[in-house]
Amino acid sequence: MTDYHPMWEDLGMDVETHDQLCAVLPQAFGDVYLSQENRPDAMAFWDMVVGEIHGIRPAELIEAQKNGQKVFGTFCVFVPDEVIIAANGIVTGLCGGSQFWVPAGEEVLPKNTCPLIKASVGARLGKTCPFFRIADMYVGETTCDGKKKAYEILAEDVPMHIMDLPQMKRECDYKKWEDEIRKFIKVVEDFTGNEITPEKLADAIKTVNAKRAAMKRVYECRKADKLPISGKDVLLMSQIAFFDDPKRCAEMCNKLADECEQRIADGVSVFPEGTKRIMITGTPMAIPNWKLHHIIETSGAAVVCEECCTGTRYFENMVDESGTTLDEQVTALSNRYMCNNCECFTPNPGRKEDILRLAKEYNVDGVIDAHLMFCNLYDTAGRGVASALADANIPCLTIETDYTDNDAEQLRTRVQAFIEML
Ligand code: BJ8
Repeated sequence: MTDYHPMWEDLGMDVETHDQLCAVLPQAFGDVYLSQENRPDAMAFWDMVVGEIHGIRPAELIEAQKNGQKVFGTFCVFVPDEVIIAANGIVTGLCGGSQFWVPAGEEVLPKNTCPLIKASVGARLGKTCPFFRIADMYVGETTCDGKKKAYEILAEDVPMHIMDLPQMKRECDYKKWEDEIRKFIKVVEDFTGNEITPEKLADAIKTVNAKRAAMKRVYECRKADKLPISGKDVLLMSQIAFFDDPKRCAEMCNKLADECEQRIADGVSVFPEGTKRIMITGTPMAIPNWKLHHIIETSGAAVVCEECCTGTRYFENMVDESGTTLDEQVTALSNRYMCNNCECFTPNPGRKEDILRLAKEYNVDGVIDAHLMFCNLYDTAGRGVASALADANIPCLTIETDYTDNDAEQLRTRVQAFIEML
């Protein structure tokens, strides 16, 4: 295994503290992932990536920077990757999914902030994540209040652009998002020194659509009666998709889909017949947050779908590829991104419709509505989600949790009781 310490030191990281994270991750990954039986062979790629999560991809990004490319760090699926790619830039996700980073975040943020935000800020300020050190520019967005204010702290020492996301879905809001995308195009052009032409944007749209289509193929396989892959493995695929090169991501996801489709044809399943099928809905699960999936899948059920931003909201809906002018392409981008039914919108009936639609498509026995502690948006929306599911006679369990293991046993008891009653 390559020693990445010199690279981390060059990046100005707190290498000693970071070593503590490196020491625990393999054990956690081994317990959660490598303990699974009969995994698809194609998962070897993602195992390898996680094995050197702060090494392989950061090294690639640094190499690209040496060749003049700029790296943009993002925190939300509303930021259109296509614009960055069209300017020969690289996108990397920056959301923190580990409790390891939370204490450093709590030094500057109120404790009653959601763990995703605390971990993201902590990873930056604690200098313990290479991706936060590498990104030349951060791109924020006005989604929840916690993130909006956290961006002010992050902007103190990194160039930051914030996209003003509308909070409603009227026609004027679609137009407003178009304007924001136009402004973003200008910012990215200025920052990279590369003009975004309709040809380059068309290519980028195709690239990101291809990645979405590949991820969708894997998800489609989870609709089968005999599940060819665990929910945990698909979650890992989605989490890494935020960091990887989009073309390689599509290639690897397609390879995984090939294998899963073959498994379905051969009747190979990773779960015994009759295993209860669970859909998770709620807030995103940034790597290495595998907590709830692990509890569910070691309690006798299978996760077959995630209605969240590390799930269907990341790849559903394609950008229309027919536009040939920048204006047409910007409209197509706005139309696609505004389909996302994040709870930052009000009113937001679309998410409940998505949940009911997906519950049917994936033939689920029950839904677990899981949100991160102190996420006011998803917490408040939980009432409406529960009642929409009750009206449709779909059992629902609402969970609020964080990145610690403090509630793991209590959660396991609740999840097991829920599964037993399905
Ligand atoms: S599109 S879900 S990625 S905003 S969990 S930080 S909302 S307090 S992550 Fe999100 Fe974009 Fe929406 Fe998706 Fe705030 Fe809630 Fe924390 Fe959240």
